[in-house]
Amino acid sequence: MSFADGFLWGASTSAYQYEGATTVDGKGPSVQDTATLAGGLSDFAQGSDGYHRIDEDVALFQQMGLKAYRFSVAWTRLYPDGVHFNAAGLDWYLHLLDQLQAAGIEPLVTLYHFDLPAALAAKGGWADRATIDAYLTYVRTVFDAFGQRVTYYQTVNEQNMVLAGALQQVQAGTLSLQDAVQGNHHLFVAGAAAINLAHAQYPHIKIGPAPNLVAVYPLTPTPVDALAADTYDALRNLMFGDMAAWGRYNQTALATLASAGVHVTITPDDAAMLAAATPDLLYFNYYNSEVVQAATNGPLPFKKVPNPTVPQTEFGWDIDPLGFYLTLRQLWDRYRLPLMVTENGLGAHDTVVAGQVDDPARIAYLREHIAAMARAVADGVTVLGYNVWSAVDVVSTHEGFAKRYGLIHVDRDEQGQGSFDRLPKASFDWYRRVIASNGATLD
Ligand code: BGP
Repeated sequence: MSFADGFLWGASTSAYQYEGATTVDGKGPSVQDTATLAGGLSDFAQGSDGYHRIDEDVALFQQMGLKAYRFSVAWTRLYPDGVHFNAAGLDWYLHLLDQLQAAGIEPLVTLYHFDLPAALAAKGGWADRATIDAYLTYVRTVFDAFGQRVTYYQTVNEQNMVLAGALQQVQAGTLSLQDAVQGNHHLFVAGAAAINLAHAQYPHIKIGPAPNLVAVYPLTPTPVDALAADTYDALRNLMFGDMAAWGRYNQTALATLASAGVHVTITPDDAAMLAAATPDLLYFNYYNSEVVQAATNGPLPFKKVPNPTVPQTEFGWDIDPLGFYLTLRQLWDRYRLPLMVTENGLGAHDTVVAGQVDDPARIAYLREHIAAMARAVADGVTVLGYNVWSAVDVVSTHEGFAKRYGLIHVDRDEQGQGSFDRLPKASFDWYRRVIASNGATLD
């Protein structure tokens, strides 16, 4: 197996999960800061204290040999209320870029990772078209401030999971289905506008969206289950990939929404904006595969069911590296866009024993997934980089701090108690060897 010279071996974090310091230097609240979390779970107030420990972390990234570090900019540091600019919030990111440059690590910047300014959410969030303009103002600020120092940008992290979150609000009765889907459309337009802005005015930038993609299997070989899997795939994956690559809706997805009574309003300007926005590459996050079967008793013709044939993580996520291989080659065959894996990793209850964190399950997961990627590369699929989620332990979006993904352990508990000291895990050394061999050594 061989990866190209310059392959970007990296690791990821996101602002609200990593930085902490949620009221420092003028930062405003995002929807993550104001979210109601399940009882007992950590909030995001402290994160991994990354805001105060970034120099130490970058030094560890350099020690690990990372070629890339993928992080997100907190919109609410730059625009605390979504409207007014806060220069103090920018300085921290400029410092981070200095540190990465000195360490020879390529920055991969996510412009929007689940952390809409709460002030914009209060005005209707993505269902309100004004949010598109606010996003573009923020994006332009980032492009201008980061200048030539950043080449790789993701417009939106996991828009399909943003929609999934909105659908949960629909179930809870706090959002209409129409607003959820129209909000998703506005987010498509916002991402397209950011791509078009980059291409028109910042030609060095390589930009695209970063959906979360899964391999989808029918539970049985019956035609009804195959159809259900295909419909689910259209709504879960293809709607987001097709919009990215071709600037138009997947027809099966639109038809399925229409049969649930939802019609997306697409203005002529929207259609032109979407059609013009061709990404330079397709970033995506992959964790698992999913199984569906036909359903006849709900608004949608499918339902998700467990897969009895694959192992699971301690947190019940299916482990399926073959699904990763399948996804990589399907994406390449369908879109012919260079790919970059922005997240892949395993969440576990890691513990420190005698001053060490042994995480063989994580190493096995990463090894199998990198081997699957190598197989796709050997087939001729173009993959520019691969990023482990996560560089250091961060607060999980839904499962608190007990669910750890990091290559570097952070000494803190669910209540935010601890020294926040860093401790490289066994996977850190393993990944260092992988990177040093450019993916040739996975043992
Ligand atoms: C992705 C997100 C990340 C991260 C990861 C792990 O969906 O982009 O922000 O949270 O999933 O998910 P979780 O923390 O829910 O286990």
